[in-house]
Amino acid sequence: MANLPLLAAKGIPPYLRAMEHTDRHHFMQSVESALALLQIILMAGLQGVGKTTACGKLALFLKKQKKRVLMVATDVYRPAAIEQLVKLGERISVPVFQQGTDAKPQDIAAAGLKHVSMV
Ligand SMILES: Nc1nc2c(ncn2[C@@H]2O[C@H](COP(=O)(O)OP(=O)(O)OP(=O)(O)O)[C@@H](O)[C@H]2O)c(=O)[nH]1
Ligand SMILES: [Mg+2]
Repeated sequence: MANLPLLAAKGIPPYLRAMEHTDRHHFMQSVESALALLQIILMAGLQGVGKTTACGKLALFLKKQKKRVLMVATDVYRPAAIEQLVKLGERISVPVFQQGTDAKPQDIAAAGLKHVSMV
């Protein structure tokens, strides 16, 4: 439901406008269900407190609960932070989305969300 006001504010996109009213209603219901299932966890904290390690533990915990997990590497500042997460992801077989260190963290986060909605 959370994104529906956003859709309304931006107007109905053409591909939705082209649908019959009933189809559009069903489509919106599936979007709402998908959004309701999607859970985002943002890890933030002081340097070296164990964020990345906790990400790995959390990801493995959720994976064992048969949840689909994606870790998104947005720490573009600390040297080798992305490599650390990628290695961790390999160890626990959890995918890691990353765009290197040139992109902005907020853009990587948005791209990660887009990525997860496509896979
Ligand atoms: N004893 C102990 N050490 C931990 C724990 N979690 C992480 N560490 C260690 O603390 C250090 C930093 O852990 P990271 O997970 O890289 O911490 P971070 O918050 O991501 O660090 P930055 O990205 O540099 O801010 C590593 O040496 C970890 O092995 C914990 O629960 N107990
Ligand atoms: Mg870290």
